[in-house]
Amino acid sequence: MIRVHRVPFSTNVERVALAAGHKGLAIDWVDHPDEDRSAIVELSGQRLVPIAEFGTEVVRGSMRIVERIEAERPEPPLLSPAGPERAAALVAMDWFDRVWKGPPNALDGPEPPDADALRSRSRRWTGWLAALLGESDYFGGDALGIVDVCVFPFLKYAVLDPEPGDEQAFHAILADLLRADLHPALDAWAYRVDSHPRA
Ligand SMILES: N[C@@H](CCC(=O)N[C@@H](CS)C(=O)NCC(=O)O)C(=O)O
Repeated sequence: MIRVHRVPFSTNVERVALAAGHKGLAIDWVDHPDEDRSAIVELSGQRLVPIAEFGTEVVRGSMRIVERIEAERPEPPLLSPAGPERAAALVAMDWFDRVWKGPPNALDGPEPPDADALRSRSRRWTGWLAALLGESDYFGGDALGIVDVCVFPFLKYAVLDPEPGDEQAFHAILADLLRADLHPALDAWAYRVDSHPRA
């Protein structure tokens, strides 16, 4: 069984939980307090979660873990094994992590001088995502795909409130940014993906 280390309320951990839930794969979760990550640092040399142990191999990075789960348990698929659909999904995921996440991350702390520009950039980019989804049920088309798994734990704050006890400013920032405009199809998608199982 895959062992995965997590802290409470982690967006990136939820990606792994969704992917494994989709595959019917059980995870041996190891819980750590947010404020004491010494065991995570000892295991992986850094403090971010999720960290997965596949036997003796330690894998870090939520989407690398999801791709590894996909390789080990291909059915039901989250990602096309080859071709343009696979490439489009990989581009979307990298763009989401390296670009879309920029404004909420930059706003998580003292108000930066370019806060207004960050907010309007975030609104524009979320509009692009809503357009990418279009009238489809999922970013993956008719079924949950790897892009849904990648973006859901962040975009869900368009309609879902942070869980009780979750005081992370980042999640409140996401809710604020995502609720600046109306995206009914994106909202319906968030409720749809939220109904999927988590490991
Ligand atoms: N690129 C990493 C990012 C992981 C990450 O930022 N994890 C957050 C929790 S969602 C974390 O551990 N943050 C702690 C910190 O920033 O000190 C991934 O996809 O796993």
